[in-house]
Amino acid sequence: MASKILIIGSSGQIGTELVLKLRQIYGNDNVIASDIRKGNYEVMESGPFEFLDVTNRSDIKEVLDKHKITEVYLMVAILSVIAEQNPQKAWELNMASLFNILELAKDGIIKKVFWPSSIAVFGPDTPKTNTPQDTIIKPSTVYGISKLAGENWCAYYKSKYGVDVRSLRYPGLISYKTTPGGGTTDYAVEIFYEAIKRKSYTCFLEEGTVLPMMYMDDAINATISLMEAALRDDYISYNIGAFSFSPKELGAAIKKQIPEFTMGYKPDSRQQIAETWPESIDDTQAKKDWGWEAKTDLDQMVITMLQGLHYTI
Ligand code: AKB
Repeated sequence: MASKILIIGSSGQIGTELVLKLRQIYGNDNVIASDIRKGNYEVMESGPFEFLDVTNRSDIKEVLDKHKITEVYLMVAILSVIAEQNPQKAWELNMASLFNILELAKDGIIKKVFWPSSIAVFGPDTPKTNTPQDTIIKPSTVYGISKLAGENWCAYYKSKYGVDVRSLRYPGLISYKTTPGGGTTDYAVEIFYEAIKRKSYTCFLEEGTVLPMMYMDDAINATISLMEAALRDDYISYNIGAFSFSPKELGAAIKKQIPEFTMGYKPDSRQQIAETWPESIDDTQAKKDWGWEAKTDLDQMVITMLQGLHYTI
């Protein structure tokens, strides 16, 4: 039987591009987009869409039954910056959404689940460069705590109930189709809008703060490859890396394309979050287990972003 896929959170930064790519692969009618709010025109027009509140388990079940869904990609989360402002709400949404899906998978209603983790699971005690798959994992942010708890719950549901749940620890993701919201790595997207509109950008992180980042196409390919890979016996939330840069290095890469571009720095509370995260990621395990490889480098990403945004802003 062909897979019928539900993406929950299809109006967000990752969800938007995931829907479009999955529809290309599996056919428009086999990929159902869903969110609490409307998505972009392409997502809304190219296939089925359902309004869905992920905290309501019976509503989710109704959508699963209606479309005979077999696989769910749960792309809903309150990200690092907003989570610090409202810890309880972030904890409740990030956990309730995951529990709803894991419970429905435990009951056999969903056959396969993708749930995103993040480099935010790592904390100030974690080795900063080439951060290993298995290492000290003691997050100091609300978002990181919820992602680590989520990883542990996924591992529990897999070992105890045999739920097929798969995860990646995404780095900062850079894309132009939908803007991110509420994350610490968002500067690496905002900068492109400002570079085109004003030829200058004031960054909320210090110039030398290096973080792991990835172009969205690579993140989407990683996600789909993992879901198509042979099933492991144990649960792993895989490290995946592409490139790392500081705001200053990203500014220099943009300046190669827009010579007038200038940058300033006005670090705020987001600096403290960034300082607890790794600078680069060791993704040997993902390479070994399912052939992960990033294709887009920093300079290519900059060119693609500038070209893509020229058409949209
Ligand atoms: C954030 O900055 O909160 C996210 C993440 C790294 O998970 N982009």
